[in-house]
Amino acid sequence: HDLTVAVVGATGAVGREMLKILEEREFPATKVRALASSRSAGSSLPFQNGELIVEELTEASFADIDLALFSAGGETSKKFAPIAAKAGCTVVDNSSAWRMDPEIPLVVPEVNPEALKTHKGIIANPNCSTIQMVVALKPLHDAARIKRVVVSTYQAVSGSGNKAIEELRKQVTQLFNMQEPEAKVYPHRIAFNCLPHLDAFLDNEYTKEEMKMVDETKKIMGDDSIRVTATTVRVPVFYGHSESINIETDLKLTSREARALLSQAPGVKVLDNPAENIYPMPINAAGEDETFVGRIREDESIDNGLNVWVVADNIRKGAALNTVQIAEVLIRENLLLS
Ligand code: A2P
Ligand code: 11C
Repeated sequence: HDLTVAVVGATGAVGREMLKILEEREFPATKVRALASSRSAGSSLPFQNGELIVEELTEASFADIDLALFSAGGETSKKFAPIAAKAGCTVVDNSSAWRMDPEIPLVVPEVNPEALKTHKGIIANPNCSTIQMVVALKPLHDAARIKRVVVSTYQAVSGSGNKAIEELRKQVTQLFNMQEPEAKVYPHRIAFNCLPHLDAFLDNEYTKEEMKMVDETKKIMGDDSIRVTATTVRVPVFYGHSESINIETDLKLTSREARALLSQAPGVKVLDNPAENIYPMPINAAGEDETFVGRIREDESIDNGLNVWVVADNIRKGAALNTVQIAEVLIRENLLLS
């Protein structure tokens, strides 16, 4: 039957990618609508062979919409996702607003698709750095039970949206023209720099981004016993988050066994041939759908440990693609509200 799909935040870095992915995957929608704030209402976005006219998001928007993919920030989701669900529109939300709500499923289709069965209208899409990590952890956890994870990230500026992409571009130009670079999005210059600071600092001295990786991982893997500690770092890369992950398991896994498990895991592509200088890098992951894993090796400092290097396109698998994949499962399993 007819299916109207809306992208809320369609003009943003993630929203534009959502439209692209709906088109690429021939998503089974009869109609696609683009919603954003009054600032961009009336502007147009390319879609299929034509364009979509951006409409202003209002409380009345959802009457004729069956499925809404939200990526317009936490405040917009907090306010409008319940309004949409009440109108019978199923919401897949890419913000952090609902992720840790015990009533709301937090889903990566390769890891916990079964969690979708209990949704009540809103489904949360995890944080980008969490998604690519759990895609790689899941097959190792199933085989050897992960006890502890120590992760450090190298995250692209596109994670902070269009303004940050523009800021890095501008700062690089300013530096090459001997001008003083301006920092607006981040507290310091990001060009040719690294900031061990993503999102706000919390009382426990971690950042919000770090605690998202800790809390969301446990919820998605359905296992509170996994201990996770994270250091998240912004680097001057446009697209693609990288992660150095140290994993301690209950049972021993050799690097060969880990490579074999990861090679067969859904959504994963192993790129691991040091002799040929082959390992995942953001320049190759950008624009791709897979989570790339390489540098797989045993941690020689403990009995049962592994080190892996994981890279994915943070705007695709980390956001827009995972959201669309959740929507595809909802449709396939007949789980939409209406
Ligand atoms: P707009 O372009 O009208 O400001 P990014 O993450 O790249 O900064 O994008 C944020 C997205 O969220 C944009 O599409 C933006 O629309 C949208 N957005 C921000 N605030 C609101 C709001 N109050 N209502 C609807 N859309 C919003
Ligand atoms: C970043 N992970 O890379 C952040 C962006 O919780 O959805 C996503 C924030 C979130 O900057």
